[in-house]
Amino acid sequence: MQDKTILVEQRSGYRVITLHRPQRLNAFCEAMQQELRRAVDEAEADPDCRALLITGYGRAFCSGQDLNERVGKDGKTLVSGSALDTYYNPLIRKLRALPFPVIAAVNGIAAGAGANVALACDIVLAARSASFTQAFIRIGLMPDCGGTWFLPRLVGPARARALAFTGEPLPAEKAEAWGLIWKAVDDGMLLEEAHKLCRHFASAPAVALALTKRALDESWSNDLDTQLDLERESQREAGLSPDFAEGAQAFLQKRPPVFMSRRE
Ligand code: T3D
Repeated sequence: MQDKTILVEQRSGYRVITLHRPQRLNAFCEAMQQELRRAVDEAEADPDCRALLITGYGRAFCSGQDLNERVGKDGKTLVSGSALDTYYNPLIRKLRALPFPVIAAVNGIAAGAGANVALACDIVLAARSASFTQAFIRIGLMPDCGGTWFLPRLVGPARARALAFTGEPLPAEKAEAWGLIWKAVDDGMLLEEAHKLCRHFASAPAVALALTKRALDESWSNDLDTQLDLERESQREAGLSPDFAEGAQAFLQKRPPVFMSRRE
């Protein structure tokens, strides 16, 4: 029987997925893609799951596509656009569409698709020793997994071009300073911080969080008028949720709120 390529842990109110192929720096192979898809689908289907934490085992977060699967026995490279259609693009779309926050805890090297899967998460925490590398150009490929979309939006066109054209690693602290990620933290604190964040989301107002995630994503392609309309409709929905009644009453009664709404 093949070893598991990911570890899945169910915590109270959230799930943890750990990429687990340390001998290859957690590179994505087909089995891992399939297990990851199943684990993310199961998290989505679980109404008690209110956050998802993705991290890597060992010294890397993920080194991107396993290149052993892209070179045939005869030494010829396999053209692989279909992997984007079958696995990578659906994964990125799913991470963006999940109705709860996805947190990447980048514990080490994040290269190629590994870097861009992290950037597709809602909140990226990274260990100070971690780095983000658009490794594609070094092997004659171009950024995928949304890299050409996320990079310019997060760090601006000048930095996006340099990162994508050179494939130079960007250390976590610089990634934070450039706005690529939320926070760089001491290596020993990474998982503690990430779990703290997930516990926070596990008791946060789920409907408002889902609506906020969607509105922030849609803002990239909306003009201000459209966005204001979206906010009005979304706020109406948030206002009708039991969480708003609880949040407002708790404030007035000077007590901490207990948000109970379940995800749709
Ligand atoms: O085809 C499609 O599906 C299109 C989609 C493409 C998406 C992509 O992600 S393309 C980009 C693929 N990734 C890379 O090009 C990165 C390749 N790896 C590296 O450049 C380096 O490993 C790192 C810079 C990430 C780390 O370097 P270093 O010196 O710290 O570690 P290392 O010694 O290179 O790696 C350790 C082991 O992991 C080593 O195996 P060994 O020699 O101990 O048996 C290495 O071969 C293996 N490894 C690391 N990355 C990959 C890998 N094996 C297969 N595929 C990898 N991506």
